[in-house]
Amino acid sequence: MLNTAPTKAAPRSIAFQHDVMEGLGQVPKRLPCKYFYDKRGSALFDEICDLDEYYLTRTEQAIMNRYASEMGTQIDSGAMLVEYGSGSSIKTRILLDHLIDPVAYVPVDISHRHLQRVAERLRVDYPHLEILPVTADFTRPFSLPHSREPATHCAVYFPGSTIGNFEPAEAERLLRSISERCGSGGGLLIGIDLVKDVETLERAYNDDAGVTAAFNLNLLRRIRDELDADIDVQAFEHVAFYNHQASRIEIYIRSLKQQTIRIGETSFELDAGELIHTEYSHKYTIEGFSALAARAGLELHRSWTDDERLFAVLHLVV
Ligand code: AVJ
Repeated sequence: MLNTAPTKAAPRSIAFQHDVMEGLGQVPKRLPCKYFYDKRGSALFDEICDLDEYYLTRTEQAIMNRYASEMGTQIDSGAMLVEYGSGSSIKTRILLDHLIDPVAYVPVDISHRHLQRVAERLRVDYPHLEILPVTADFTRPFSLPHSREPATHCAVYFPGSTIGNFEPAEAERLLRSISERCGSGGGLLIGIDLVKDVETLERAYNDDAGVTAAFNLNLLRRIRDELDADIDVQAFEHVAFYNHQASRIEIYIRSLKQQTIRIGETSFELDAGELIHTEYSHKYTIEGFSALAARAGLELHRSWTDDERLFAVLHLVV
């Protein structure tokens, strides 16, 4: 039958296939990091967050524990709290405990099933708060749901240094779309990873247990399984290093031999040692990030960091 509405899952897997084919066709080859987060990838990321080497999550969590009551009072009552890339919503709980009369919590994430499970647990733990999960790729336009009690403005929560995944021009575009979404009285609470010594940075992305490697290489397994591709996942390895000039960790998948990836009718040739780029993780100073945000219409209002200044949480207002 013609003109049948596609199922809910179809457009997402079509986008995945499209982006993979396009990325592998480029020189140099690349794969978008947003596709790390299938069920296994999300579980591996949660494991990364518990690693000794990965200081980011526990440091941000400590900042939240210490300052959440102060943060809560910066966010005006009547806000719809919208979280970009909510994952397991662990840090959000601390914030939710300190918000003044929020109208709803809207976790936005690309991983549909993980999001549904997390939302169910939140409904149990926060019975008086409306939980309205949205499955979406927040880099593309998406609309917010209507809450029972109308919101006067939006408070966007964007923790985890996820903004670091975007190149500065993309980050600026995303921040602008957030500032436009917030409305007057609204704002953005964002976590950023700070510039620091190379050893600490590189260790965080090359852990001894190899969890980050498994997380990175899971992208190839996902392509193999979901796109029915012919890929020898064993013949690749994880690579991560700090690029000083660009202030970012760069993550790649390296081909260990000359080989071919086949997806349907299309073949992609790889040389021995060839790199497929999978992720950037930009590191900022508070001043540098504030300047970027200012270009997107957001003004620094407050910032909180840990004693070692490893990580920062910034409140920016429209
Ligand atoms: C989820 C984007 C914050 O950049 O540190 C962790 C993802 N990649 N280890 C990061 C990641 C490899 C992470 N972010």
